[in-house]
Amino acid sequence: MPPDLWSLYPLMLKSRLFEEAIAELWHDGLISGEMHLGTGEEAIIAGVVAQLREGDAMALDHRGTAALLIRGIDPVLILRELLGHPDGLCCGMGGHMHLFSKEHLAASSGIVGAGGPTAAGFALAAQYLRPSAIAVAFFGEGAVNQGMLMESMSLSSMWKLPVLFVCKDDGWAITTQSAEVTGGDLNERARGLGIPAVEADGLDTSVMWEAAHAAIERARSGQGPTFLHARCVHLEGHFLGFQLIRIVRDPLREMAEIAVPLTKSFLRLGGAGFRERMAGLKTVVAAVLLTLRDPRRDPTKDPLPRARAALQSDPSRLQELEDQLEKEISNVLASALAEVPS
Ligand SMILES: Cc1ncc(C[n+]2csc(CCOP(=O)(O)OP(=O)(O)O)c2C)c(N)n1
Repeated sequence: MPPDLWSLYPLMLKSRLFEEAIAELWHDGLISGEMHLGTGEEAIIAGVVAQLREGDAMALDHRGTAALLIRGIDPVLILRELLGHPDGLCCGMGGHMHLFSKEHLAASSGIVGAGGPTAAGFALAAQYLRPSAIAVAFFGEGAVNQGMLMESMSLSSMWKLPVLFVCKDDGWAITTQSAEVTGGDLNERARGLGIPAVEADGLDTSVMWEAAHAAIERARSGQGPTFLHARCVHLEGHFLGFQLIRIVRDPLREMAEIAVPLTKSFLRLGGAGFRERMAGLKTVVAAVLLTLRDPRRDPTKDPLPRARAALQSDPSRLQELEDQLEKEISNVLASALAEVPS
């Protein structure tokens, strides 16, 4: 059975519209704290989550909102949670990094790499309680340098646990380029633990669906875990308001803001010597120049237009679908913002 873009694209678009609504609420100050969106990851999340069945579990990272939405969790409950209301998904106590649904066997964590042990635990339970059910762990490539993720991949391999380890690789861990702190090749690392590794284009949801399909079948039939490596781009950078993204979008304005404090600290009396200061300045300038060549400036790195282009053959059906989703998300927003009668 091939992937059906008419069912995957709506999941991606719904997730994008939902996260754009979240971004607006955050910019308006109605959601507080850091906000990590998954915009740019939709092809990966939709391609995998669309294939889960009842009894399957998900262990999510700090960008878990899209996966929960696509899994079918009530978006009003998610939004109420992010707004900090007691009637939110986790009583308003978790926020976007600690979302749980017992009913959907889904748990997220802001602790990088924690999805590994959680998914392995879900999968071990499935071996006893829900034969042929599987667990999925979603994490960034930064998490692959966390011991607990490596340990859970190793045990999953030895115990043939039904897990799909999905690495959403955007190349960055906050402001650190992962390539600079990661030894060897991630796929080879997984293979070294006895886990087959599959490279898939994280910008193409059909490709992701196919890769996930084979890995899920393998897990359901008792053959053990698969490591799925998919590259993507985080369109908003690490979190909303991320300074490197602000530089990408408006370099002149942002550089002007940075230039004054940078010059002041460079000229300050006392402290580090000239050479050390020059080296620091060079590092900052190199980071900014790198950002100006950032893939986040490249519109072809957005998975949504790519999926949409494949559906242009039926423009009226596409338009109807998009109108309907926009209406749906604006209704969700209205319900989430409505005061609940006490
Ligand atoms: C154990 C742990 N160490 C450090 C952090 C701080 N931290 C939050 S997100 C992040 C970067 C994670 O990068 P990656 O796993 O690639 O995910 P991405 O944010 O790129 O999606 C770090 C280091 C944390 N939350 N948990």
